[in-house]
Amino acid sequence: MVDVKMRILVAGGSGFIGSNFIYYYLKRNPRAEIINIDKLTYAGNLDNLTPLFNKSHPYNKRHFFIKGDIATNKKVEEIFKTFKPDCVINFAAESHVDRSIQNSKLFIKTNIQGTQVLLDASRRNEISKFIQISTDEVYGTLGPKGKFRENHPLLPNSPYSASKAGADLLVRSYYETYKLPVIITRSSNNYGPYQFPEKLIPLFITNAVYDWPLPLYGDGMNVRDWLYVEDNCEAISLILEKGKEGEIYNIGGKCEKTNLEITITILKHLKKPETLIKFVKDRPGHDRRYALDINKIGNELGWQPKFSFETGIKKTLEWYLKNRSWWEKIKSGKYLTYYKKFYKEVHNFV
Ligand code: NAD
Ligand code: TDX
Repeated sequence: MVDVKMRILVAGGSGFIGSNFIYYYLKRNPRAEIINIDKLTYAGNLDNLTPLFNKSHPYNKRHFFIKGDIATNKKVEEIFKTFKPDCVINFAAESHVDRSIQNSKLFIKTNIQGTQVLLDASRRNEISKFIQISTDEVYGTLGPKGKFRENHPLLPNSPYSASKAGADLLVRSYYETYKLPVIITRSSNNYGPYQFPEKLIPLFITNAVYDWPLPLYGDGMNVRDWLYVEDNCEAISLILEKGKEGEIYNIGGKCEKTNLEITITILKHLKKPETLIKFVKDRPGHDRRYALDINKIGNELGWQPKFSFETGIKKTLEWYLKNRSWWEKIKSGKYLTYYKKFYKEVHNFV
């Protein structure tokens, strides 16, 4: 618990990590107020924040939602002038690698141009901290050994990760050129409540509940480092409160798993047969392995992930089982059309 008066502009607060962060930070700091600007793309979902819109909710008066695009100068400037935020956390992004392979246009617009608009507004309005939420994917891919440190070269392999790397470089340049107090976080794969069911874990949980097949790319042996979203929210909070300007912090879960291991764990918990697994054509440019060295954030800010994978996946499964209406609304709507078309055309999966 901290007690610091702070008005934070959160961009992309209606998506997965952003909405988890809003709940987390309003609880952690009773004097924090959050202005949430979100375009409400297919991945942005006001249902994620429903309780906060209830006037009797204890955090209701400390959360303000504005529908808007971070790539629109006028809207962003208007928000800065009206709300006068002290700091900015940019979660807003097109975030799905597969979609970026289909069409990268919007990734460049939101992830790079949107970041530029937020940076310029932050500079004009003299904010005291700008946190860019980036990803481990900017470092590229690893062989079976080694881990990415913060000074690893940026070698992105997908249009998504290239757009995130572009944004990181722009953020860095605003520190060097204008002394804008920026910090970049690079986290590994998050999982937990409110994750859009196109990403591996929620897709496979919800498919398995329906007894639908689980499309595993390639040989299923690609490795990701898994981070429970609440751990990421804690790390971002510490960085907001105590992080050093101009720095980059890796945030990882110390939890490397192959996609096949993840899939088997989900099926076991749901008591579903492994025959639901369908190996499908691989993702083009599919990064083989990500792993993060998290010594810097450990040494400087004393942060370590608290949730083991066993605990995190149990909490996640419980959430998806309890909140069927949240994901059934998504899975029966426009996303279903996308899902059928995408997996048939790209992965030969029907
Ligand atoms: P998400 O797709 O669930 O949410 C993104 C949010 O941004 C949505 O609410 C969407 O409506 C909003 N948005 C998109 N374009 C916008 C625009 N132009 N203007 C305003 N809002 C816009 O993504 P997420 O998984 O919550 O990821 C959040 C951030 O964390 C992203 O920057 C992503 O690159 C990064 N990240 C995610 C993970 C992960 O595993 N999910 C891991 C590392 C980093
Ligand atoms: O249907 C699938 N089958 C499959 O085998 C899907 C959707 C994924 N996969 C594989 C691909 C990856 O190896 O699972 C792994 C995880 O895939 P995603 O959930 O799409 O995540 P990833 O590509 O690793 O990127 C994620 O982590 C880093 C987030 O989507 C990014 O926003 C974040 O930056």
